[in-house]
Amino acid sequence: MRGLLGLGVQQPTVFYNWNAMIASVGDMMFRYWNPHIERMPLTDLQKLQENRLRSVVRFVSAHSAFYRQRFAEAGVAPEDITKLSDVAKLPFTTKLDLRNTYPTGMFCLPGDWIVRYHVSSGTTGKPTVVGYTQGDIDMWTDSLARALTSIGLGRGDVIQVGYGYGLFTGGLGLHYGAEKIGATVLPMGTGNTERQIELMQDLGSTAIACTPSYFLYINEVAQQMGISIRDDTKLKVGVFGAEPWSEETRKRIEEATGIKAYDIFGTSEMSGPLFTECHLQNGIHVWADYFLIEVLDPKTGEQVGEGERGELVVTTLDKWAFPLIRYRIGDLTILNTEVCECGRTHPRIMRILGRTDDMLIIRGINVFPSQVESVLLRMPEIGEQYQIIVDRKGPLDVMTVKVEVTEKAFSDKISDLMSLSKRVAKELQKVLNVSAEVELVEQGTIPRSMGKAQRVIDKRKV
Ligand code: DLL
Repeated sequence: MRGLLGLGVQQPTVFYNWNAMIASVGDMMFRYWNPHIERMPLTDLQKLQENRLRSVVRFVSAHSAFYRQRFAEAGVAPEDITKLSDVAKLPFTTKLDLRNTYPTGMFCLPGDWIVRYHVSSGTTGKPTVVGYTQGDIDMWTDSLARALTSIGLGRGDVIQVGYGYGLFTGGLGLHYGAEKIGATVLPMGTGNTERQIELMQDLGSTAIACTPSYFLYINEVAQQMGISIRDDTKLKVGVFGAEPWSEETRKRIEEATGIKAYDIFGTSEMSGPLFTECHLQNGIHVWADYFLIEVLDPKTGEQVGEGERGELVVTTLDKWAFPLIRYRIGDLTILNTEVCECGRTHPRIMRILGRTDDMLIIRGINVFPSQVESVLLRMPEIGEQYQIIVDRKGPLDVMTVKVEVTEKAFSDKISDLMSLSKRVAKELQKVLNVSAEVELVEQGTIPRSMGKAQRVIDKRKV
């Protein structure tokens, strides 16, 4: 149907049909985009997953020489996959497979089905290309519509999208999801920070979606402009992801700006940004009708116990141009299959600790940048920006943590700074079990990022 009054206003049916239904649970109000799916009883959800798993395995066997060969090597045939736990019989796929089949060797449909490409930056090798059918885009958009609704966004909200538009999935992903729920989109992209703040005020943005590191920078620039995000804007929600960030950063952001900061997760191979926490902020809901997730021991490939940390592995259940079978995403997380208090039955993954390939090995000890962040941001004298520089002196690895001292805590007295630096080093040693040199610098010294922050400079690799 052409839009209302011929003005191109689309899809009013969405709003009258099942958009953001409100279910009353006790005296709490929870909003769902698709209550039937989001609250589906676990046994039905698992049945649905089982059927879809069988379909996707048959589909890739029929359409992909790559998967046919992989299945043959693993000695598994589509008929062997009858129940959900049979997923463990299937072989893994990895980023290397994507690179080796560059650009489109893992696509399962011919080019005339593809309506869009996204391409990863490929900083550490060949880029990876993901193709989407219209149905794949719809599934991605629907995932985000559910997610954004779960954090209370909808019609009447103005969502400022500060993720990059273009080959990166962040901008367009959020854009489509926000439009789908009937919110107004302000498609800023990254950069032009003063203009971001001006338009945030002038157009009354109620939510912003960008990397947490970029939002910290936006807040700094706002302060320099004499603008308080809390008092001088309508912003109430942040949708932050695309890079690891800590609970401490969440606290800092919420305290400094008065907004609610939500975690959003996804990867370009899976589509792009897909899943958020619900308003309870206790784990990210992964839409189980679309994705089957496993959390495995990265070394053995075996399932870890409930509550234990492992590597996230995903099989797509409703994505057809570029389906994935047991794709090792490389992110480390904890799976929580308990039904959430919000009523959603879909499993949750807890905050991503980092990637298996982000882990630093310092003198034989594993260190994740996010652990360093947690330690630093517990100290009120330390600012949110930091950098970890790793080098080798002779046979020894040396880790230097460069941190900014907040303006309030900055002192002209060398002895004060020395004692602060010693305290930071001691806290780091306590948590990481490895010593670090601490370099204190003035606020504003460490380069700010507008996309994914570069927290680690590993000179050993140069
Ligand atoms: O970063 C998709 C995205 C866009 C997610 C906007 C969220 C918001 P890639 O560029 O393929 O896709 O990078 C995916 O980023 O494997 C994680 O290592 C990391 N990542 C994404 N979200 C989070 C998060 C997008 N919330 C990679 N916490 C993933 C921690 C995250 N790491």
